[in-house]
Amino acid sequence: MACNHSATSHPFPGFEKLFKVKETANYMRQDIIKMISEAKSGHPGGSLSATDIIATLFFSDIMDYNRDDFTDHSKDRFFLSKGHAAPALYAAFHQLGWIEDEDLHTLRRLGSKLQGHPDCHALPAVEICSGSLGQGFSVACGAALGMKLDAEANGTESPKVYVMMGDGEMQEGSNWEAVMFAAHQKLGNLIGIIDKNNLQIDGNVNDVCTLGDIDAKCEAFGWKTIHADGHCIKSIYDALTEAKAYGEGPVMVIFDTVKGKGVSFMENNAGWHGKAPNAEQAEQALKELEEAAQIFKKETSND
Ligand SMILES: Cc1ncc(C[n+]2csc(CCOP(=O)(O)OP(=O)(O)O)c2C)c(N)n1
Ligand SMILES: [Mg+2]
Repeated sequence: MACNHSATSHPFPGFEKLFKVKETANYMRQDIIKMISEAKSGHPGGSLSATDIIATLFFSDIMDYNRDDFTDHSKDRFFLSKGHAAPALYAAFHQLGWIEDEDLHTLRRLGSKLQGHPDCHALPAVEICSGSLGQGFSVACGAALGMKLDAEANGTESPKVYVMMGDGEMQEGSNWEAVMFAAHQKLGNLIGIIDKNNLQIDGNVNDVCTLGDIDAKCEAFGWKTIHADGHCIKSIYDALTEAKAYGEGPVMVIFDTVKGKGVSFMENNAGWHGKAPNAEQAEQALKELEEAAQIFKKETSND
């Protein structure tokens, strides 16, 4: 997957804003490593594959949400169905100032806001308690239907509901009931996102139980599909922009991603699905991320 949108060679309108998203995604990755390493437990692989997508949702103009009040769920909403990627969500909340620096030291602690899997009771910025795979998608469908009915009754346009699943998670049968339901209800305010990193807890998705042609399957169920590079911010932005403009029914955006993206020894390695880096590994990971940030800063500086 080559991203053709480097700052120097292929600038595009609005690129400064999107490069800010890339920078933020780098800070999020650093937080993810620090949190999981300190907790000595957690899921780095699927957090790092989801980071660029979550950063683009929250830090470009894709989602229209209330940055000043994280208890306000009346505007665009994001449901993390693959709840084990909670550190990526918390890292976004940290960048928004919705959680404090000190909170980052409490991942997976008893009574903490930052439970190992998102807990909307512990942290109201979270839309749904997720982690048991195959549930968040259906809940997001219900939220989208409710918001659609409200909007129709009020003669307004419904806000959007975004929901992210893992590719391994799509093996859960309940998701296919949700796919069928959303198409039947013509949920034009629903945007599904699949983080297609080709790995799950115990290896390759294709070896465990292949999804086959996931795009064709979603289309066969009546969804519009869009396929894009999940680590190129411009591609993510364009795909989500197209998805949110559609409106006639649900859209599934399938993003090709790399599990463990941004940390060389974690990339494409299922062994890093649910394992914390030790102090030495965390140091190495942070060094790589800081170097990436420096290269990127040089690329985008005007000097
Ligand atoms: C119902 C259920 N079964 C099993 C698990 C254990 N589990 C946690 S993550 C995971 C693999 C998920 O793979 P994928 O959706 O591809 O996640 P990603 O690659 O994005 O980390 C499994 C089996 C779970 N959380 N919920
Ligand atoms: Mg996966």
